[in-house]
Amino acid sequence: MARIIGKELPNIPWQEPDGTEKLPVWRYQGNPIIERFATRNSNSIFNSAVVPYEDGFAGVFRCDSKSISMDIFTGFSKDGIRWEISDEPIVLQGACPEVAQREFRYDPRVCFIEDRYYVTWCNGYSGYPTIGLGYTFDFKSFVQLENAFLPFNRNGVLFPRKIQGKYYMLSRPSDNGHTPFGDIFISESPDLTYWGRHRLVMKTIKGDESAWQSTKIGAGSVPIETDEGWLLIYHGVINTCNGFVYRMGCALLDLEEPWKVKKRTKKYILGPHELYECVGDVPNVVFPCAALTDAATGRIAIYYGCADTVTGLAFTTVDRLLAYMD
Ligand code: BMA
Repeated sequence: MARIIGKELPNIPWQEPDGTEKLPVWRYQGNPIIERFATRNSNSIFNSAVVPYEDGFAGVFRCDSKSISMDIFTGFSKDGIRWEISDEPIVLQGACPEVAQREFRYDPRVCFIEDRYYVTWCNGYSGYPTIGLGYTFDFKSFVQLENAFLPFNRNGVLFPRKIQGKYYMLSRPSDNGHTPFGDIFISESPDLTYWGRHRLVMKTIKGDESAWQSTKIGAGSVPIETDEGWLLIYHGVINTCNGFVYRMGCALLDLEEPWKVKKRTKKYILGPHELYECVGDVPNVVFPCAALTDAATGRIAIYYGCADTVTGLAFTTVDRLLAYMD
């Protein structure tokens, strides 16, 4: 039995599997949990991040508007399933005016470190995507820091604690379009401003050994600390004659040297099979951005974007994921 190192979360949203599941991850039966028109102006709400907060949950949500501008919005929930999402985007304060100038913001992740909730997102800077970074204590006021990296970069995901005194962030260097390549890298920082000692963590797998992750991969949820290593849930992409297909996999990274991969799934753990994952603004996408965990039971609840349109919830356990890795 692997052990999650972290807090207990007795109110984690949860549904037992019904016994017919063919994959280690099973869906919430009420999916999608957030509809595309859940806020006044939204065209779609997906690729979003949630954390335990006070006696319930809070999150940062990607809502694309009906003019298709991409921005990030707060949301609150008592049970992690029914969400109240703000009609107005997050206002970020504190950054130097050049960095603060909003162009586009999407695919947020939220990571609690020490005393506050850090938010990372894909941030438009001078027309280029890079990793935006900010923090909040209360999901009401947000402070923006310097962008973490040079463009072009996406899928910036922080580790939830310092490792040997340093902050770590995963990311996926990319291009200015719908990137047809991409591997996961890690960077180190003493202060969340200056990032360096960049290392490769893992690459796509070419050929037919694990073709679902042959075009690009990107970190998904904040890595989950276990006694066997950091459990990372990520997305993998294959290019088909009908475009990209996004699936979910997981890997186990070394606790002290997290650029070392101990195990990784050859088979995907969830793929776009349900109608709301196969049909939407971008078909055939499941895109994980957050996971809640309960250290007492090993339960994991994954929040993921479905077809770039709605938000889904799925469940697994640390033991199922570890047993599924090669
Ligand atoms: C990626 C990102 C994600 C999106 C995915 C599928 O490049 O833009 O936000 O979910 O493509 O369209």
